[in-house]
Amino acid sequence: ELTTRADTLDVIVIGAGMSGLYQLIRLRELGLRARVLEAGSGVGGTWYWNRYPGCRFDSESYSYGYSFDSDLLSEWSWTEHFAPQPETERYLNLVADKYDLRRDIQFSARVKAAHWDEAAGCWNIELEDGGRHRARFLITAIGALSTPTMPSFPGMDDFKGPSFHTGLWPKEKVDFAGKRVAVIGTGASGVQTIQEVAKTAAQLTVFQRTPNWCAPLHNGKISPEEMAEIRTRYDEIFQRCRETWACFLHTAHPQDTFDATAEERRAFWEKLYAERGFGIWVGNYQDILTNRAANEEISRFIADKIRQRVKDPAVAEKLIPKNHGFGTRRVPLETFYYECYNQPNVKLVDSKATPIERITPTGIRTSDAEYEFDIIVYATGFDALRGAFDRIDFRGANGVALKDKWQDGATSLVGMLVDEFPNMLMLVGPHNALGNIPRTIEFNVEWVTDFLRHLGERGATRFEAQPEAVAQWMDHVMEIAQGLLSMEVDSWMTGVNHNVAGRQTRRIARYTGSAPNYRAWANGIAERGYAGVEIG
Ligand code: NA7
Repeated sequence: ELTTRADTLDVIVIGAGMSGLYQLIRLRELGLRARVLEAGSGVGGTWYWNRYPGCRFDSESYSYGYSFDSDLLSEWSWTEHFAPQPETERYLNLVADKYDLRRDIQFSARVKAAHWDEAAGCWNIELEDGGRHRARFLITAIGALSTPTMPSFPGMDDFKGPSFHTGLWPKEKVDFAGKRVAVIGTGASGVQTIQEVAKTAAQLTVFQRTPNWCAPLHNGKISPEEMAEIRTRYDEIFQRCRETWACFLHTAHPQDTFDATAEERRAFWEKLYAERGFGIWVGNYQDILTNRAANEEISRFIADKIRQRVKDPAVAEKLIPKNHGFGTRRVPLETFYYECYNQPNVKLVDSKATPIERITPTGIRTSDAEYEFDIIVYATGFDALRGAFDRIDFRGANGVALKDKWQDGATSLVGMLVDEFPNMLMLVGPHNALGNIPRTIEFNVEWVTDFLRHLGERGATRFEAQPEAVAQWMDHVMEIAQGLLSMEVDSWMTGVNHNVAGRQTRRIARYTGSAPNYRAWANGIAERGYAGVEIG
């Protein structure tokens, strides 16, 4: 049992990333006494932990920043179309300074347990260091991809050199110059790391288990003049993000693949391939992720690009996915990624054909070879969406454990509430419209803020999602994912992570309908007086 302190806060927010920071600003406006508990020593969440070389946005910078503060929009200049991590971390620190947020944030405070106390109508929070807090409401702002996962190769502790997970990168600069480096994993993080490390490493060996379909980012600097011009278009930019499928500047072409002639398709795809950002993925013909023949067609187009860019045909074939179509997993955006494999210092190992058997004191042993390394980088991903919840012992009404409740997959009401978990709200919970995530973060924070205001006005002290409402939303979540080719593929989006027990079966982890549709659902609940939520 958690003992409690006499002073009870109105709200505890777990996490000081993009969602936690904005939520704190809004809670203060409501006049609520709030505290943010943050595991890291600084603000930024994703942009605090992911310091690996080459880490950057794949969303256009000016579509990614906060939209709620026009002064901030005038004040802040993005220097690149896709800002690198240090810039984003600086940006989020500026926001924390501007709103004097740190006085309500407790750093190096990793939450261990959060138990609902029905009699007191409060959440009791316990930190890893034994610290305790108590609050009427609990808001989780713990991120979607925030629990790094490591493989379980034998001998991992024996390696004598430094090794790092991309999502737990140290603050000190890691120098790769002249070093023999291994990168394990070729998801979005691995691709960004590889193309950067390849510039200086004496030798870079990439261990690829499953190739991904990557496409060019086409990053570039933003001059002060261009930034001034972008600033005049902020209203239009954010309006566009509100209207598009996944809150990006890009959105699906309103035509099916085979409605265009072969020449038209080719011209359109060449144009998309030459354009900045996610257009080739989310700005493509509307049926590429649902129509198998259409998907095969675009996959062939991208495969040919890889063949053109990689000189050694055998290496090119290894880099072309064979078991999933283009866009059915997250498309890593890249800058000369494929060309890296033309460099004499870069080697690709197919770790499906020749699996890693163990990590040795001096490197990696595969089924057919022994490699020596100075540094090993694990770009092995995250326990997406549920991992951050599993790390905390959440207990709801009658002591029910969230981990048990979610044994066969997370359940929620619009990704923000869970039945049996009274007075708890989730900002980047499961079944959210992810995509260009800050846009959904702002929406969710505003929804939560309106809801708390509503509770205050009603003098309510307790709320809980009704199981029927959760079931209805979950039916919608499942139904809308039907027919998506991505549902036939293992990825963090389908909740599969082979490094985590209990994550071997595909089950939709995010909301796959459109963001406008997601917002309509959530707004509908509010407009009907928070229908589906029991308020007392
Ligand atoms: P991802 O996309 O989950 O990628 C993880 C990569 O690591 C992927 O290539 C995995 O191969 C590989 N991996 C994981 N475990 C192993 C083992 N045991 N052996 C070999 N290879 C392994 O994570 P990212 O960090 O790149 O990106 C996550 C998201 O963050 C991304 O989508 C962005 O939206 C931001 P696999 O494919 O499982 O065969």
